[in-house]
Amino acid sequence: MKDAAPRAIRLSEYQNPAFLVQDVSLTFRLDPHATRVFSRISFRRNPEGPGGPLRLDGEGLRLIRAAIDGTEVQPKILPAGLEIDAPDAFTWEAEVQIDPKANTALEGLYMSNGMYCTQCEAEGFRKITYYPDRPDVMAPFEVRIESELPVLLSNGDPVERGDGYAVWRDPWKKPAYLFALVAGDLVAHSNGFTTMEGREVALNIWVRPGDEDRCAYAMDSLKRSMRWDEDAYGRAYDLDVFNIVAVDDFNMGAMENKGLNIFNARYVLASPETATDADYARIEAIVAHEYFHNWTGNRITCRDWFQLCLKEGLTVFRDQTFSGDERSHAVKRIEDVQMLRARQFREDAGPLAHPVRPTSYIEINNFYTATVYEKGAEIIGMLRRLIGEDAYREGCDLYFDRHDGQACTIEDWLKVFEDATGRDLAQFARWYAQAGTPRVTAETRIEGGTLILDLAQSLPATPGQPEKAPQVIPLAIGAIARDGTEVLPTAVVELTETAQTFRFEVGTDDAVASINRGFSAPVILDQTLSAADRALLLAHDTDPFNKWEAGRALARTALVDMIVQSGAPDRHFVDALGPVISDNAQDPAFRALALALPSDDDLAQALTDSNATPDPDAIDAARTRMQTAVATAHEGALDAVYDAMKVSGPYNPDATDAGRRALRNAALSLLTHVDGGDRARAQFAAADNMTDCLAALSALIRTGQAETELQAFHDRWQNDRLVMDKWFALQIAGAPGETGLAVAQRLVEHPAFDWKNPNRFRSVIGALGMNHASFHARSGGGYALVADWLIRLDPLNPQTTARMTTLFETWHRYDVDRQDQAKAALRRIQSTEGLSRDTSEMVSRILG
Ligand code: 0A1
Ligand code: ZN
Repeated sequence: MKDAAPRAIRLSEYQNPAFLVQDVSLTFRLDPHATRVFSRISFRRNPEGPGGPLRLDGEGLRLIRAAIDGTEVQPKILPAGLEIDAPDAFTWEAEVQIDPKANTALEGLYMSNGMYCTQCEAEGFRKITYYPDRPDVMAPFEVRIESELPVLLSNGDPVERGDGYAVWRDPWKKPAYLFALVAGDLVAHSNGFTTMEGREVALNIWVRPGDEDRCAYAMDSLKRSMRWDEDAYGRAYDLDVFNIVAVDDFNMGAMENKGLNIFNARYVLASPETATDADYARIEAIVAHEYFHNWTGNRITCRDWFQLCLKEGLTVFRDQTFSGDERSHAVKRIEDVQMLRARQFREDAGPLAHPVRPTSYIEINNFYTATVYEKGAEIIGMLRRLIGEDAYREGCDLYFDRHDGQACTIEDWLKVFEDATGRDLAQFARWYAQAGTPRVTAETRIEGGTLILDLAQSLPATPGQPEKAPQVIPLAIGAIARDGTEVLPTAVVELTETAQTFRFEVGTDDAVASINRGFSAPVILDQTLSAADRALLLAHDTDPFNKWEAGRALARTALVDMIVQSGAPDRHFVDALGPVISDNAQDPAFRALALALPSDDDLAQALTDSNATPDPDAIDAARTRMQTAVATAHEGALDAVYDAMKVSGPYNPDATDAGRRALRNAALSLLTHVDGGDRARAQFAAADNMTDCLAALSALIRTGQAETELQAFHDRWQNDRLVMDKWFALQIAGAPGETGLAVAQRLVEHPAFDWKNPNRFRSVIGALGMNHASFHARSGGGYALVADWLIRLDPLNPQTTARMTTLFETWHRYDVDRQDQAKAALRRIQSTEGLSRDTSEMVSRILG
């Protein structure tokens, strides 16, 4: 609930903990409404701490009893904890009572479908018992769980199992945010793994009975992740058991609790009939991400929450590299950059822009952002490019050697690379401190066979940061001659000043520079290239990312021209797609990506960048017209690809088959603009896997003629929560023009709209936000509906509510009427009585 005056926490005010914890022993007597938690904690005063009394965090706890060294004490109860004078070394005991069943915020100990589970990151442990709930206090934990439920799990290895109880011990020191407990009627999908050190590890994925046959892919992903971390980083698993639990009600994707990862069920469960290729890829990535945290996050954690990117940026970078190794680096890079632009560039361009390492926050849960995660990962990628792969590995080895068992800062992270390479990383560190997406202007000319590259960088002002200093920007450069041959293989330049000139011998006067290959730096590149130059790169660039990027730029320019000048679809662009459709030498997955047009939100940003006001209807109409033009011009070729890419044999989620389905379905999506939906209807009827089924359904939804199929889908899947999430989301997010608003208005009345479940809430309210034309409908009805539901959800689940306010973060892009309506919706949320600190902070920042 709302604090009287929520206080900002500042990095500059960091203080060491006053007391350190040597050992923790917890007993849970589970009960839905009256769980008792008994804690026994040995504390000692930190010689490097500030002194003063013992202060423990605690929220929503009923204190039954407290004792110091066996003597009962009466601590002073504060609004968010307690305080008591204490000796330099002592044992603290407490008994508290909590109500997991009433915990709708899904933070701390809560119940989901009859099972108990926990979520403690960032500050949930204080809702379980009194504790110094901060990541730099690390301790081994022993946990006894008392309950009649058949499966009782906690961190570490099992110690004892008896009638109605289980005891677990985690020998590794950890902060409280990595604590976890699960109790329920669960079944395991089990397997095993032998580490490179010879440890036999029992692997279990715990799910509700009936779901055990949907765990094979997550298990396979886990085993591949374990091997990969050994090969790529020399890191082995360090307990005898690794447990994963799938939970239906979860605010985020998953959580890396030591030895007991807890997952949103949608990132564990998959079968060909219920999950798409994209679901399989996400499961693989998230399983890997959580597993990789065992070293980057758990063995070495963060000193304070400002350092969140220390574990998250690095772990995202690791999971991206893993997925690239397992699938295709080219395709993975394009997908990652698409996501980065859609979420992080968007964040950086608006009122929520913040540095990768923020310097102040009111509610830390609001800083699990694309900037911390995805831009944080980009920084690691740049670091590796700047120092080289061998030095990167050497620095990582040093990091693990030097800091194992510690809670660290970004300075500690950068120092290992300075020590490993002798390179000064002071300027590089600005990537962590300065918000905003750098703009790099590139002017190129060729004189006497020399390519001359004039580069300039600038960083826009962002909230609280009016002035910026130049950063180190590694740019991978190449060049392609007019005849299509590469005349400059990839070389990396380091742009360190505001403006710099670089020269390369290319041996011809007619070549086109290919800049920021592989998206070597997360910047916006301003490079004036003609449509013919871009078409040359699309046809011949040897760098797959820039090849795709050239097509994307052509599409964006063509669509912006159509929107601004009401022109016809550009023939150059339409023609340039011919070879993309038909060139069988190219990876189908790549061709599918190259065939997709920029999203509506992308185009809205592109229009904003060119000082135009985006009109959502015009954007939607232009995309449809362009798709129709492409389909009309290439109908024969698309039809041939549609047939040729058909996958035969049993469903396999691997990259090869998934790539073929992606290209086939990209063709289907275009063909549906010219065939009246015949192919899509046939595909929907025949589909034996969710990828093909959903692609067909989505193509039909775009035509506004999907009623029969939506009903059939509903009837078949109404008892499957994860599939029904798709049913809700697809028809709202994919509806043409503004029609998604009416669909959402209808579906909030649907009996299966279980709005207290975060996945379902996101699949309805979030999906409306994803439908650009509908959310920004001129009537203001989209903004109003989302605001109504955020106001309703906030008292129950502030964290999910606060995250979803970001749907409004682009309000400043639009015309005055829309701005007024969006602001009115935001003010209505802001003025809600008792609004949570989470949502209140977000709305104030968005309003600016
Ligand atoms: N650390 C997890 C994500 C996570 C973050 C915050 C949460 O609650 C506020 C929950 C989960 C990860 O990176 O996967
Ligand atoms: Zn993470």
